[in-house]
Amino acid sequence: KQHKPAVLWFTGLSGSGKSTVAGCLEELLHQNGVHTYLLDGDNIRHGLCGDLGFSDKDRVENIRRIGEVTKLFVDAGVMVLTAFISPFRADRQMVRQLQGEGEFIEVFVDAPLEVCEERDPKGLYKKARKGDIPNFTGIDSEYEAPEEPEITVKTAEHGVEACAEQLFDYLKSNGYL
Ligand code: GGZ
Repeated sequence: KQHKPAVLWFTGLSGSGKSTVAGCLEELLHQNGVHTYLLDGDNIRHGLCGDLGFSDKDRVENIRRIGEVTKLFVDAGVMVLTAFISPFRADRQMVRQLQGEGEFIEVFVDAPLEVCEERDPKGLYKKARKGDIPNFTGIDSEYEAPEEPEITVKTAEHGVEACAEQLFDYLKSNGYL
């Protein structure tokens, strides 16, 4: 049985768990024979977007390029997962418009700033608080939470696997799988 290709567009603060939940969901999808591709900082910000930093302007361009690449993958029939902060509503809206009807699933990875800062897996919040990383999202750069995401996962309240299962169930009940 074929799946209906789409993008699961994860958005949330640094340390909210976007990549972790996306990675876990990817495993579930693989077990069910779904061809996926995960776009994240590791394979995008070092290559295609290696010339971009974290000014508002660069973030806009980062998301624009990722949106275009996403479209190509979805057109090729792949279930795409993207894990970028994508802090600005207008940019996420622009990516949504670029994809076909029903092909953009906005996933709000909702965790309070306090929790993300407490996790601080890479020590970046600590550096940002000291002023060593300017324009850090949640500290001195805006994060605009989604107003009408297709789905919200609360990683401070539920474990990674429960969040991934919530997304898997969403895909099933909405005809993507
Ligand atoms: C936010 C930053 C910054 C600044 C470096 N602000 O937790 P991480 O490390 O692995 O994820 C963050 C990542 C954010 O890149 P994105 O491409 O997702 O951002 S955006 O969608 O806004 O374009 C963080 C690291 O890069 N990082 N400097 N100033 N995150």
